[in-house]
Amino acid sequence: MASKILIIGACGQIGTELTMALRAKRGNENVIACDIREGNKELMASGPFEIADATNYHQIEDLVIQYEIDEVYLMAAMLSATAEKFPMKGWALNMDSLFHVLNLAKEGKVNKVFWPSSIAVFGPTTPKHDTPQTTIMEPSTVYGISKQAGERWCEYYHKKYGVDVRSIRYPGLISYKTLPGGGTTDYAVEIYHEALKNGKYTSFLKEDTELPMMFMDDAIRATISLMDAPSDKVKIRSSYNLSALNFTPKTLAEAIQKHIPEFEISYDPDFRQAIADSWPSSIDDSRAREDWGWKHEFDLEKMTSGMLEGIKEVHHV
Ligand code: AKB
Repeated sequence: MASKILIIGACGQIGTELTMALRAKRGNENVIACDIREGNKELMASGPFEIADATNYHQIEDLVIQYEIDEVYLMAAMLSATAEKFPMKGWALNMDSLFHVLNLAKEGKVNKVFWPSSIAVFGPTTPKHDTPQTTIMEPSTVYGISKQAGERWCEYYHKKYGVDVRSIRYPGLISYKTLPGGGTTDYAVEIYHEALKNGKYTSFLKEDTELPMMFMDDAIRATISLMDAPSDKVKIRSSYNLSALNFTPKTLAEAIQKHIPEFEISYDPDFRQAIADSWPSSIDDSRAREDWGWKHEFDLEKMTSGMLEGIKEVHHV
C-alpha cells in the first residue's frame, strides 16, 4: 500500500503548492489536505480534503488514524507581523500544533514529520551577513521565539525519542498562486500584484532593507528533497539554513522596472521595519548543500519573469 501524507495548513501560501506538488509525485489519493478553511478550487478538487484545527489534538489524531498516515507536513502557523498583534494566539497555534504532531510521532502513529522554521529564529545580535547555521540566536519577535523553541523541541524529540523530524529555516517566500498573510516579507509578493494592477507600490519596508528570499518552486523542491533524503544524510534535526537570493525593495523594484518601465515605488515603513531589521540579510546554507544536495535554481530575474507571467495567468490581471 502506498504511504499516505497529511498536510496540515494545506490552504496557505506554502501548503497549497506543496499539496499539489506531492499529489503529482505520490498520487492524488495519497495526499490528504486539511485546513481550518477551504482552499482554492484546484486543491479542493484534486484529492481528499478535511476541515481540521491544527491546535486540536483529537482532530489531527483522528485524521492520522482514519487515513493511516505515514508522513505529516505541518504548515499551519501564525507569521511574524500577525503574531506581534496577537502574541498569545500566535504562540498557541505555533507551539500546540507542533507538540501534537511530535507526540503522534513519538507514539509511533506517524513515521516522519516536516515542520517549517524560519529566518525569524535569528535576532538583532546574530551576525547579519552570511548568517551561519550555528550562531547566536536571540529572536525578538513572538514568531521568532516560537520558531526557535520549536527547533529545540524538534531536536529534543529526535534525540530523546527517535522522532524522524526534518525542518528548513525558510527565508521570505515569493509565489503567485496563493497570497501570503501576516508576514514581514509579504511586501515582495504584494509588489508584483500592485505593479501589474496599478503600476505603483508603497513598500512598508525601507528601500535598503535586505532580506533573504526564495521563489516558491525552489522552496517546494527543497522541502520534498529534504523529506526524501536518507535519514543518515539529515544530520541537523533542529532546522537547516536555506538560501537562494537576497534583495532590497529598491533592487526588487528595479528588476520589475525591466519588465514594466513605468512602475513606481515609494516607501512608508511601518512596525514591520523593526522586525525586518532584526533578521539577517543573507544566509550561509552550506550544510544543506553538503548534507542533502540543496541547490537553488531561481535568481532575481528568473523569479521576476515567473511572478509576472504567473500573476497574469492565474489572477487575470
Ligand atoms: C514572515 O515574514 O513572517 C515569514 C518568514 C520569513 O518566516 N515569511
